[in-house]
Amino acid sequence: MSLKGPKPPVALTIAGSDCSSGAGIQADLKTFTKLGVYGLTAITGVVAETPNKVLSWKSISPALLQDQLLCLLEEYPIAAIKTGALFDPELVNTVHEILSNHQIPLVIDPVGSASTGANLGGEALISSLERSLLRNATLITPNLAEAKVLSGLGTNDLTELAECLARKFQTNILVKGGHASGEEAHDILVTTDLKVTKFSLPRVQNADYHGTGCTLSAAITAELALGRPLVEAISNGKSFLHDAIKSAYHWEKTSALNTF
Ligand code: PXL
Repeated sequence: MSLKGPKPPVALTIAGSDCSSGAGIQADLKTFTKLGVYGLTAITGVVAETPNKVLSWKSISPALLQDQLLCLLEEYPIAAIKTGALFDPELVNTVHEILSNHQIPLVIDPVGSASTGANLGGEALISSLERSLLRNATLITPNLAEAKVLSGLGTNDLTELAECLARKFQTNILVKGGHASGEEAHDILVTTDLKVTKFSLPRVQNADYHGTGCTLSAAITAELALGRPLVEAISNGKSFLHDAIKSAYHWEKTSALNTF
């Protein structure tokens, strides 16, 4: 094989297929590509959905996920990894076992449901993440609802939730406040040393788009693959998502983030 030619940074997403391309693997790959990172995709399952509804989904076998991961890890210089929908505790274990043998920065979006609220593994999946994979993370990016499930706290205070999770998982936590109300959209980062950083951007009205969580975690993963430090990676990832929301596409029956 020729050693000449460009060597872009490589990032891997381990996530599900969203046939409407706004979330999941498709959102991740578009985001990686736009940010100049070569994206690899290990597919965990397929969801039949649009931004408005989920019809059905099916996860793949642990053996097939294992083979995707092993062949990619063997040949590519993977600089950062993200996980999205993992659907099934068995797939969580497969990912956990394989990634435990590698020291690659790992961003975990603890997806338990779709943006419509449809169950994509639900609380059983979140608890299996809690017992294994979350402990390998470089960054976990729960939304408010996921942070409440993971912490067991009833509060809506993003900082309190992020601090609790940073202690619990001994890692960096970004709690996303995007679905809360107010003039600005705040996300709170608490790092392993319990330092708090607040990221604020003006809220775009009626901007509850499908795939925002996937796009943000993919953008942060791409930024890490490009070598940016964590706080800069998050700040750049937030700006990328904000631009995609501001310039979103609207058709007659549906809409999509514009990551182009
Ligand atoms: O937005 C969470 C999410 C992640 N992954 C897949 C999805 C969705 C939401 O619908 O379909 C595959």
